[in-house]
Amino acid sequence: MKFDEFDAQMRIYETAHDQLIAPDFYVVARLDGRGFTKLTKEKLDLEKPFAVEFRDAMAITVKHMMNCGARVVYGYTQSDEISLLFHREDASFNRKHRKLLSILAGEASAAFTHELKHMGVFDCRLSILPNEAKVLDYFAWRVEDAHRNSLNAYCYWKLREKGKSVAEATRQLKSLSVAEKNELLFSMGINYNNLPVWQKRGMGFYWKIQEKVGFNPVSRQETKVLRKILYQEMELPLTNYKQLITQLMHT
Ligand SMILES: Nc1nc2c(ncn2[C@@H]2O[C@H](COP(=O)(O)OP(=O)(O)OP(=O)(O)O)[C@@H](O)[C@H]2O)c(=O)[nH]1
Ligand SMILES: [Mg+2]
Repeated sequence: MKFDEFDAQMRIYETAHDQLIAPDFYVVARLDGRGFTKLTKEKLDLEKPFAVEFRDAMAITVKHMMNCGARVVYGYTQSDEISLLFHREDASFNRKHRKLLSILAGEASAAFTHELKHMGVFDCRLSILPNEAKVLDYFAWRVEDAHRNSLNAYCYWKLREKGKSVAEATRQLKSLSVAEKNELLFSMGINYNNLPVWQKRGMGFYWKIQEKVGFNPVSRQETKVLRKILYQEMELPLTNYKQLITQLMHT
């Protein structure tokens, strides 16, 4: 058999399960750190529960993901996960589902590892959303998850500081309501409401047009140029979050 024929025959096995994402659907990719409980608590032994070093490595990974070929209009990170909202008309990798998954997981793992100098691997899944309302629901869902994660993380570490074992702290947390968790923290000197917004709601990333003032040495006049910058929002709004995302979907 000629090689060309053999090649075509074998490629069928590689491509037979390729799926395309239909046009007009919104795509959100979610990358999640693999085994990051072990990475953060055992290998890195980070300052608990929110380490700036870890936060910054996640932020740099999001920025990398928003600059690696596809048209990402909004990036969001909380805990060990990253969500990327693609422009509705983005056609990167011909909207091939498997190609997107593998490229995104590879890019995120490489960027994070490079930044932290410690191996960090991300998995990736895609939500294929039928309309704008579902995109808004998606991000409301992840912010709610961030809120729960941060409340649990603070309670967990406070209980551990008080001498509880991993199993005891985990068990006690399971039996508490949200209000009780807030009370527990308050009794140990932490007012949850006063914690930094990025810890409670995560961080958002989006493109902004900014005016830059320069100086033209020939005409000796001030010049103004518009440039696109990747903005990092550390204080995501509570009430106008949906408006922000709606606006970004239409950019
Ligand atoms: N110390 C510390 N830990 C963090 C921070 N952000 C996330 N984590 C930890 O990362 C883990 C994320 O949870 P999961 O994604 O459910 O757990 P995982 O171990 O990554 O498991 P898989 O995702 O299923 O592989 C939790 O254990 C968090 O406590 C941080 O800023 N500081
Ligand atoms: Mg994880």
